[in-house]
Amino acid sequence: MDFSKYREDFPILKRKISGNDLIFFDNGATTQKPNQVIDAITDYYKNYNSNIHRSVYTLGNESEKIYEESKQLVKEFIKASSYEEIIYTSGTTESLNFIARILEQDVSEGDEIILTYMEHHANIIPWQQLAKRKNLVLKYLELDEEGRISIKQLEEFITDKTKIVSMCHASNVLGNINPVYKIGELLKDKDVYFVVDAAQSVPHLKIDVQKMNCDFLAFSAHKMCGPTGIGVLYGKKHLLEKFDPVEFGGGMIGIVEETLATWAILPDKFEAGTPLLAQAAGLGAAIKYLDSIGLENIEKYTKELTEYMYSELSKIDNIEIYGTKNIEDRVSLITFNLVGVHPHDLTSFLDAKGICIRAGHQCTQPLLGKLGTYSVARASLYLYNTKEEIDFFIQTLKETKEFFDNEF
Ligand code: 7TS
Repeated sequence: MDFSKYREDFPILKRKISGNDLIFFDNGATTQKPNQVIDAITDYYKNYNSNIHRSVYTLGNESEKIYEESKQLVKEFIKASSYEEIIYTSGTTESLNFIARILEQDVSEGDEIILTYMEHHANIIPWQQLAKRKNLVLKYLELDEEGRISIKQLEEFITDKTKIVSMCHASNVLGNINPVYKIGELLKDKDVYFVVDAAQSVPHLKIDVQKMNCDFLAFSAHKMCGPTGIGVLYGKKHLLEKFDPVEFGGGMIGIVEETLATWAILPDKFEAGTPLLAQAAGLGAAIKYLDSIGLENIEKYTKELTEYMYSELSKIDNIEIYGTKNIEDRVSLITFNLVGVHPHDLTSFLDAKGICIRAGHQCTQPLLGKLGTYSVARASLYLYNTKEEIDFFIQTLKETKEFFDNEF
């Protein structure tokens, strides 16, 4: 399949940085936006802008239809069983914070939460804060030398005090894909909430929340060609029905009296205030765009690129590459360190050639502690990247290394 034609859809790829073509290898942080998404947002503001739920006029009804269509697309995209299970938030971070506050309603002192050492801070701190408020215990699953968790250790960790298991589907540093479908199966008969942070997997892997048997799932639109400012909180319907909302205001109520209020039905119950209207139009367009190419095709193409980049990086002397060596078990990102070159220096050298990669702790300080470092470099790929870009990146990397090897 020829992916080069899709580059035309992304206007930003025509940009020059310091006279060089832009090479965007920071897709794990956020992806670029195709015209289809940019146009959907502009079209919404130009032709449909109006608040929903409370507008009894044509424009408001049209706006509401766009919002509902967007949710329908999300429902199908992750194979949820009903539209009512899709809540819009500002992103993965807000979704995970919401989930922690929702589950606060069903935990008591001494209960245990199981996380892994590869979590993004967004899937650590909300649980730490919950643990502090409710006197809960946090347990972290260890990683092996390739950054893999062990289902056996998870089984050993689970006690009758375990209340929540929360983990990423794919790590934003290691790239490792966790066996969440197997874990969902394992937790099926247990009285444990299973929470999945799908921020890094949704852009790459087909998700089936029913097969995964997760109770909650979180992701952001901006990492899958959609706009910033919108993300998804998926929750099983019976749970969203059971728990009280965690944010309050307009749009989420049934009846309000001076001293009490009742809640709207799902999904409005969890969406206080004016919904994310233009963002929803953009997210809907992003899903249509990815569907038009086919997520399996994107995965196949980006995997080929990742395999190529991995093998080229491996040929460089004194390079440390983190995560699993098995490309099949990775999403398309590679995190590494060149011995003797600080990731920030490397990033600046690459930037001078128009190449964007990420350097630093990647919001995973506990993981970096385990890896024995405090800063790493990460190149992450998506559907518009090319083999030629990787060649240029590798060449620039080698030149940078040579410069530092000679300098010090
Ligand atoms: N979880 C994972 C696994 C992530 O990779 C990220 C963002 C988040 C949660 C938070 O997502 P947000 O959209 O709410 O910010 N990861 C990164 C990254 O790796 N570089 O920049 C953001």
